[in-house]
Amino acid sequence: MKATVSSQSAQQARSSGSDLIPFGEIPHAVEEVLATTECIDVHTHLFPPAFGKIGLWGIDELLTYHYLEAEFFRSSDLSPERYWTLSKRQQADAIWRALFVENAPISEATRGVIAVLKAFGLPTDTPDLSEARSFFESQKLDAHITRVLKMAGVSLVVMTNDPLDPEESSLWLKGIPAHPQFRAVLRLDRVLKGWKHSGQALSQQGYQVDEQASGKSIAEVRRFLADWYKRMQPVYMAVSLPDTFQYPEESIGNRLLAEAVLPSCREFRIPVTLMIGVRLQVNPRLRLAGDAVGRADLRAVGNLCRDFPENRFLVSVLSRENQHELCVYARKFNNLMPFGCWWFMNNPSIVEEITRERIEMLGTSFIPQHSDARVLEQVIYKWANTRRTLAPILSTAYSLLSADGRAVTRREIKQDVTRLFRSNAETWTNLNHR
Ligand code: FIX
Ligand code: ZN
Repeated sequence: MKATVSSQSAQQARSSGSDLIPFGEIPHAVEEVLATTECIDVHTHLFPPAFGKIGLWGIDELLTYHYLEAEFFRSSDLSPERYWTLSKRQQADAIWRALFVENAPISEATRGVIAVLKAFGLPTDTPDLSEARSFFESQKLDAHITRVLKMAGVSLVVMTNDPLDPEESSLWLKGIPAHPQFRAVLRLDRVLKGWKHSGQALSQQGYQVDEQASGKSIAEVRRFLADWYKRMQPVYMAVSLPDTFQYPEESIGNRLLAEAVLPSCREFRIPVTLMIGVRLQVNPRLRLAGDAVGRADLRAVGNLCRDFPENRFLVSVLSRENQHELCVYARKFNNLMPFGCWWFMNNPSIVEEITRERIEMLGTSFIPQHSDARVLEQVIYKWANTRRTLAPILSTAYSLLSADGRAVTRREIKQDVTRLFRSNAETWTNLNHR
């Protein structure tokens, strides 16, 4: 096979030794490349200014993040019912007092808020939030977004867009201007998991579907997907699935997945994203903070990848016990791309374990992380944590490679980090097409 130019110049650089990294300098080189390589954040709940108040940012939203609400109810006598009667500001004050003043903020989520305050040069140990509030109130959102994404080393944010969410869908139907750093996703939880209601919503949007999703309903759902594809230009279609998800199994959801969603994804050449393992609302009193996790039967993923070889599946699993299995399935199916350390997995000790395993089993053929940020400034600490966790893992991998007999070049480190942070996502989605 004729050597390509880039591998030729890589060869020359290697043979000239100019690009080789001495063993002792590997950690520094890795940190430098991680710090200077901007990433694509493939799954967030962030929105650009055109979406108005759906997009969350600022100190009160940072403090009332459902991760912190879950921790708050463990360190406060305030009942959830009483908490929900408070204003956003009162809720934020209560959480700051309980988790940052009365206790040391050492959890991943509380440390995150501290890291954001520090990033803006704001005090991190004051009893009240007045200085932080006036800082965020003085920000112009457009410029603030650009600055925050720069600080986080994120060049592109992938949203989560629900075509059946009344507030959001009315904005799309009115027409939303594209934003250079935000891309849409067609999120289909309501369609695939709540047909009883979403069937009616589709009828209201003018699609002739019936309660059993029978007859021409499938064709009408495909028309619905095509209309929203045109409107959103989504980079993928997505759904979160419970730990009880099975495929094949007779259900309206599975029939819509197999007969409408997967064919549409093939037609539009985009992947489908499956986020598997959530147990919704085990404690409804906590609202968004009331969801939990369960180990899923990943044979469903194997069956889907086998039965739909022309479809690409981006998969993230919520249970720690499913991570190794997902890696093994990815070795069996090259139409399966594991991505991110989702939600309850997004803690440095677990991210480390998952990422080490993935490097050992998949090399760089996976997407290591997504932020799942719900509040804009969260990308600052979530990506700082990711880079901090990834650095020793990649350094160890290159040091072992070097010890086994092959020195690493700066070019290879750059190539690998670019693949992990960007090109895997770009080649798997239609991020390069707008
Ligand atoms: O389904 C999802 O996209 C989840 O990420 C969210 O529903 C969840 O509430 C979350 O914010 C996790 O980080
Ligand atoms: Zn999410």
